[in-house]
Amino acid sequence: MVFDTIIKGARVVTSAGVTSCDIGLYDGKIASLSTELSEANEIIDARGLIAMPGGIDSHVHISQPSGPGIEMADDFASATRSAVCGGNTTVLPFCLPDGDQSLREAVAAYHAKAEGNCHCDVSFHLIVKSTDPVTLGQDLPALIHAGHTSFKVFMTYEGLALSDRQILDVMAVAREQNALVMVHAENEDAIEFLRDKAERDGNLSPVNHARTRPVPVEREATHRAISLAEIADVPLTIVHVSNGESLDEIRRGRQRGAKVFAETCPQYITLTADDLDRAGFEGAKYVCSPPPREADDWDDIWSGITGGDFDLFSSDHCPFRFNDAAGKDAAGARDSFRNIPNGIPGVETRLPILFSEGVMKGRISLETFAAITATNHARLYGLTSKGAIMVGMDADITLWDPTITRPVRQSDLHHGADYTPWEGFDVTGWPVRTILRGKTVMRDGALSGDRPVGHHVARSAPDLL
Ligand code: DUC
Ligand code: ZN
Ligand code: ZN
Repeated sequence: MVFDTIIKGARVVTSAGVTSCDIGLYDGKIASLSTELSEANEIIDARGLIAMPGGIDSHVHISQPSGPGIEMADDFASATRSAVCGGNTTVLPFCLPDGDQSLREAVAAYHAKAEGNCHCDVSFHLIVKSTDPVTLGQDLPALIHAGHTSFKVFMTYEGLALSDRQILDVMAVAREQNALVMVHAENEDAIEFLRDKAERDGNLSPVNHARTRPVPVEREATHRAISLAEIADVPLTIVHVSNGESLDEIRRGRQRGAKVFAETCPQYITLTADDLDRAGFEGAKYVCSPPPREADDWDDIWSGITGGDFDLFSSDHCPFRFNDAAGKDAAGARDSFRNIPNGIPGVETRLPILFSEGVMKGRISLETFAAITATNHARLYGLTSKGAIMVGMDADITLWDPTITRPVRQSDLHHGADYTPWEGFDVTGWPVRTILRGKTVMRDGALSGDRPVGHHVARSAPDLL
């Protein structure tokens, strides 16, 4: 057979383990894994490199409505450009209705924004912020049927937070329609109580964002979310778990038989609340929710990663420009942490940070890396043709060079933000080539090809790992 492309000589991280073989690509699919492939239109010499399933980042925010006067730093073009340069082939952004928009209108608007602009494949999770009969009875079932098989609910943020009863009502739809609920677990009333006190006491600088969202705020909401899921009898994903106490709630829930999936992110193994206390307004660069904790918490998160408690390692890419009144420097942000937009950029640095801190430092195997950065995302969120180097799957492959050492630098990144929280962070092992459905979309840190070739992917029901 004459392949379109043969990748020769890499160490290949397949779903059956790590092996040395050639990978034959044909018509956008993985067509053969063998040691004797020779005929192709293009041969990629990958000796010394590691072939991984293309990264799937199942937690990113792109062009999401963020309040009056605030604008996210990335549109679909810049976010997906940054994603492929960081070794990703698929991202899953959240679709949030703007104001009174219905969920269906919001999804249509997201499709319009994404269409023709994506450098990697995309698929949208939904955010359910109202539980009226049209949303729950018509829009949500129709959208699940159309391939949006996961949705997020919030336990925090005015205008987004749902009551326990509302969460149960959303979970009931997930159960009936075989979709997966994702929960942002922080207790809004507790945060509001602490925030009011901080403001009364004149504690207004960025670090007070972290101080008013302490671990118990997240731990309590995590316990409650799992309990609600047990009552509704549904599986759920707890997203962006930041600390060991919340992880313990997940472990306890699993011991009771609850089907709970857990996600963590680079910020919870590399940043601390002290970063929010940097001089001047610099701390605003690190404001995200849940906030980074203490260095001791990194150990707890690592024990969850190495022990198999975390199914997913995502970025929670939620970029705002720093020197921008439509970003971190929003009206009132210097007067109170309450007004600083929440979120940090990270879609391009997620994989290199985990590869360096996890694989290169001997904490996790190549197989675990592939599982928590690609395979589990594909299975859990119903991307049936993605997430593994296996014959018949999409030819989504990232080649890694484990010998390259260089620090993260904003000047090397491709997102729309004007900073990275990891400036100067040393990384060993960088992706050098990203292949999307057989086409090279990134080479040596720069985009390849002259037009975006990513498209939207409809998803199947969750495959519960
Ligand atoms: N939750 C997220 O998942 N991302 C950014 C902000 C937030 O609160
Ligand atoms: Zn969240
Ligand atoms: Zn998020």
